[in-house]
Amino acid sequence: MAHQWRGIIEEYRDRLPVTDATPVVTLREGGTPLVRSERLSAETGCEVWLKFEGANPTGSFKDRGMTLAISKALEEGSRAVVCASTGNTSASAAAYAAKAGLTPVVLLPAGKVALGKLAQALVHGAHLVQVEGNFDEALGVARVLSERYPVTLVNSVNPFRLEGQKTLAFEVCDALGRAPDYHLVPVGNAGNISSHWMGYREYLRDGVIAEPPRLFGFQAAGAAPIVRGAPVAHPQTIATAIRIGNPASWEKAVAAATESEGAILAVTDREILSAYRRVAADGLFAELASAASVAGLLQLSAAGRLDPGATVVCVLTGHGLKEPDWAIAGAAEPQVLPADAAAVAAALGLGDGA
Ligand code: AN7
Repeated sequence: MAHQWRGIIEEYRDRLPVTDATPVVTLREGGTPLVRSERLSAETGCEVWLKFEGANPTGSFKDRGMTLAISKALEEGSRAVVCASTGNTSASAAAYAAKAGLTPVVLLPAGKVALGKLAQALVHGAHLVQVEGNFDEALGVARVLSERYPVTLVNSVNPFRLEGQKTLAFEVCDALGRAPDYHLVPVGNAGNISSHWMGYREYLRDGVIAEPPRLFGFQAAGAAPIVRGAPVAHPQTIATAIRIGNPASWEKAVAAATESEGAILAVTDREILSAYRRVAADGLFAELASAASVAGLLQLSAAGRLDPGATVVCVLTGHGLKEPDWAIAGAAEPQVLPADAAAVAAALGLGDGA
């Protein structure tokens, strides 16, 4: 059989908490494209690379953590898993639970989840509950369920999630042959940035890289508790994936930014939408929340905070197909024409033809 990427557990087995007794539940996640952006590089004077996590099996980075969390849940004899989610975690949990034969229970904040993510949870057979409250309240319910009932919590407070997600940092370093100078990532519940710092620190400790990158995390301005230094009771942003007011990995994210000499900053919804279109113009369809990293790149660049020629990685955390309404809303209505080549050519201004 031709070589195929084996999924993050097999590719990085010696760096993950698995043994021969661990039943590996994988959809061959990870191994995602790291794509150089010529336009963003030219505009910023940096070497800009986009890590497209939308290419994971369920369309987001969550799969890296979920393969490990579900494998460990199975190893420990769990029968059911629970998560609260702004959408991507539930899509991933439902898919991996289906693969493992576990029952997925998904708690969604009422009315604020992208349609594609809802469809994913449903098609994989999740028990779906809409909680009358926001993400933070739904996570509170999920935590209590896992403490008092026989269900395993697979939100990123489950330590196996971060262990799996740290592999993104490994892949970036393996692809570049070094660490980038800057690593930019959206921040919601703050698990991802924490996990990436774990990965870079591990490669630094083992001498795989000589220098770590500076980590910058970007929250949406209306959902920026870490930037404000206080929880946000009613977070608001068009980037529903990161509409989170009290991140579970708050301290870890601050440590990642501080220790790496980076920062946690805010980008406005306007900046996010603009970056979303910039990324699409580069051929990558990322979801709004993902574009926070590129919005952050443009903000740092405009402020003169990036060293010229530096290597920058922006993580595009999820696929744009999950929320197609945003792409369609920003576009013109298609022209309706007869099924006639001359009429279509005339409308397109292609000239007289042969
Ligand atoms: C596309 O699915 O919290 O800072 O419940 O879906 O690690 O939380 C999703 C988060 C960024 C933020 N980009 O990552 C969930 C959920 C996308 C996301 C984030 C999320 P974290």
